[in-house]
Amino acid sequence: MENRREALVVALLLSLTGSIGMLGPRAAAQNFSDITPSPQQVEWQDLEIGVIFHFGTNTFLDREWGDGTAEPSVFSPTNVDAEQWIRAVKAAGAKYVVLVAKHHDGFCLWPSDLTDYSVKASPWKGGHGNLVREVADAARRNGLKFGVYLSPWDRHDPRYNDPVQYDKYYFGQLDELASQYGELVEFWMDGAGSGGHTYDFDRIVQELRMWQPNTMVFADTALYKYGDLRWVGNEDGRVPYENWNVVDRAGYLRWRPVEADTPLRKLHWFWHPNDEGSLKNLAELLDDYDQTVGRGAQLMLGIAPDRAGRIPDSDVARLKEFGDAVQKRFSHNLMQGRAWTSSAVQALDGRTDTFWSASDGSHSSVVEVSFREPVTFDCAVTMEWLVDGQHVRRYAIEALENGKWRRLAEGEAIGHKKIDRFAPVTAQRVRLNLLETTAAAHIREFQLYNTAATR
Ligand code: FUL
Repeated sequence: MENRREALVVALLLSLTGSIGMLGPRAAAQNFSDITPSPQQVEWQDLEIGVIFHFGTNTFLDREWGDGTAEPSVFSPTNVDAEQWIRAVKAAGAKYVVLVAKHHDGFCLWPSDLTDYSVKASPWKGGHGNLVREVADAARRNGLKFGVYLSPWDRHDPRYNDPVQYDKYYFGQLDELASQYGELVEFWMDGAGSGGHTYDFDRIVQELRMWQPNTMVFADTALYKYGDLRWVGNEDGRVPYENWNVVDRAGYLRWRPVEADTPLRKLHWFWHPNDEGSLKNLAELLDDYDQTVGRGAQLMLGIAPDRAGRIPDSDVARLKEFGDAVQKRFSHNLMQGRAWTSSAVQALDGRTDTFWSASDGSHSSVVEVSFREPVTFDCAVTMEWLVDGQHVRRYAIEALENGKWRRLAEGEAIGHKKIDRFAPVTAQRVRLNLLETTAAAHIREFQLYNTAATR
């Protein structure tokens, strides 16, 4: 599929450069394998797990999408504890949080100067509260990065009916959020509900960049063509495999890694009464992990504080259970504490700041390890070093059995991380066989685990 797309793009560019050639300098050709990430994207991809918090008038009205008519007085949490939110999500392994500062109902969780429809008009802290400040501070205190979601769709503000006036309002709110709360790791632009409305997206991003040059702009590729991250296209916690980082948007190739957002309580972004039954169980969460992080993507869990302003105990417990299970599963890399030899040590040293390159003089694109004693394993974790682009197009994981290499797993994309699981195997020699690459592949890590033993 990718090769066909690549050929099409090349053909298109050849015809374009042919005609441009007569007019002036030739455009540089774009190939999928030539596109590389920005340093900020590389850093963001290493975060792997994030969360998004939904809290607002909907929490008190048992709604998912407010229509903008709720009185600010309904927002009356009694015990908002941002520190508790952050500790709960940190236990799940989250490295960054995004707060929905304004959802589609238009109600703002910070005291915006540009509207009265905010916490200012609510009974919470006598109208002197600022949730964006509290969550940003708690996140940073605990070493997590902070970002915001500012819904373009606004069902409350009358300016929404006039795109020019509304853009001004949106730019103003963006300025407030982007200039007063420190560095934002991510800025979420949500496409929901905006059908038919025109926004000046280019200006929005220019405005944001003025304050926040390093922020990752998240958007659906159908909504905004030059974002830094892309929506996965579903809310199920699943990234379709193969997952390539480079996408073709309107003829432009861009490095645009994927973020897969999915609520901890199935289908519910906001808290609802008597809803514990929709809490995902551990097996479901681990499955989400395998199908997002295990496919080179970011997992973003939706977390919903309750009417008190706390994450419910059941959710706190589930988040910890999930974080502990992931940590346990990947705590005994078999490369560590055992004797082995290899000519690709940097791929096997358990360090993500080193990588082995197929161009370092090794004659084959194979990362092979020979253990002194046989090891038993049922899972492999492979990571590409992406600074130079995503180059592995086909690979296999193989074990030597009775003098023959047996294939345990095979696939196409590796990208940031690929997790392969298979029936337990005991072997002394194991290899990552890079069957097809677009340029010299760089392998950051190749790790083996016996997950059955740590279950
Ligand atoms: C969607 C919204 O419509 C949902 O309410 C939620 O905020 C989710 C994260 O994005 O597009």
